[in-house]
Amino acid sequence: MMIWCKNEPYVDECAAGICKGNKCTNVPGGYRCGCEAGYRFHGDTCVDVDECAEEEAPCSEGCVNMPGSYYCTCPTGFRLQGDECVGKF
Ligand SMILES: [Ca+2]
Repeated sequence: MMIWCKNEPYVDECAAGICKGNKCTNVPGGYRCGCEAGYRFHGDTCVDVDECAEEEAPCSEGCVNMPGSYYCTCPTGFRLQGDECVGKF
């Protein structure tokens, strides 16, 4: 269990840029580096997650990776409903 001591000098490691431009959360007695949604750490840098290359591909048909995101595509004659391709009705 961590106890936050009020007399301890308050150090904001985030302000010092300790996360090297990545998302930084100042917590009592320390800090936490993180990445924005759609990004994950690769070494000490946040890099885009290639959702299309993940084991569980998010799209039923075509998938296009985007920085911090992705989108699904459908063959001609189909339209996208969520991440699924559905036929014309
Ligand atoms: Ca992506």
